[in-house]
Amino acid sequence: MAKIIDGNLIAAMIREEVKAEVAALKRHGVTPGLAVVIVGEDPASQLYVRNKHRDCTEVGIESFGFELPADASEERVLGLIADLNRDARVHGFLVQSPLPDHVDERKVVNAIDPDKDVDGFHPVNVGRMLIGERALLPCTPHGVQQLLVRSGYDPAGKHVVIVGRSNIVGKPLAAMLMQKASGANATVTVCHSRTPDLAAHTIRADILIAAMGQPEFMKADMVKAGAVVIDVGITRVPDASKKSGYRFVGDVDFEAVSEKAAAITPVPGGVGPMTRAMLLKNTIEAARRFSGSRV
Ligand code: BQF
Repeated sequence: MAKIIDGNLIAAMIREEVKAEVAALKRHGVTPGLAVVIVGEDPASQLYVRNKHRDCTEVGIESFGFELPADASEERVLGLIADLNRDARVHGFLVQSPLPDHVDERKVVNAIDPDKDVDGFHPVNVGRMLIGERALLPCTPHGVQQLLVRSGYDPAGKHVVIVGRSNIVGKPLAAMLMQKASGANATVTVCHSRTPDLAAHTIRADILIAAMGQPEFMKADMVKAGAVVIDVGITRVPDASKKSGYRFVGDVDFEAVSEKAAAITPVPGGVGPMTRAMLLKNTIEAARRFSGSRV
């Protein structure tokens, strides 16, 4: 049976680190601030945003919420972003996705000051990251990297196979893990929906990352015995036995794969909590840079 990598536990450790860093910044007269913008009333988004505010409160980061109606114009969203770019209390901010169809997500991301872009989605941060410059890193791939390193599975010298090529997970994670840097130095293969004979690739992975957004797609016969398996998927599926009416399912067939892998992340409680923790790290990083890196 595989060791279960406890994302909740490692994320809690990171929050403790952030708490101490916040205290140090406050001693230097800087109270780190995060703003979260939500457009519309998607219940999943509202839950994610509530959790982000709660995390900030726990570690001493000041958090600011901005709620716009679903029919808010693109100009209004861009106007709010311009305000937040100028707001000295706000060291970092994000616009919760998904956005309504009439709001262009690229336009929104491009409008954010790259030094306040705590989601790490602005092209300037993507570019900085790719060439190994200091950047605000996207939270989910950074969380995956930290989860690996902190649970004793350093990617250095390993063959990492990533399934999924999204701009928020697959692509940036590949770039991060192939860097010449500590916690990286992996040999990376990226597979996707148009990869012929996917299993021929996944079976060769020392570290297998499932990030394709297809519930329980990764089966045991696609995994090498002794591999480390990281499940980035979170699909909501209806479940009448839950009081919420749904449950979260990962991209990995956990039952079967956990009998073959050396280690595996659960869903929930694996990558998700790490994503949240890395947002706090980015907020501190933005605040620290704002204060001139003296802390
Ligand atoms: C867990 C997200 C898709 C689209 C927009 C903990 C989160 C999720 C799962 C969470 C996500 C996913 C977030 C668990 C933030 C991760 O225990 O497994 C935390 O809050 N996430 C988001 O803000 O927007 C998304 C996924």
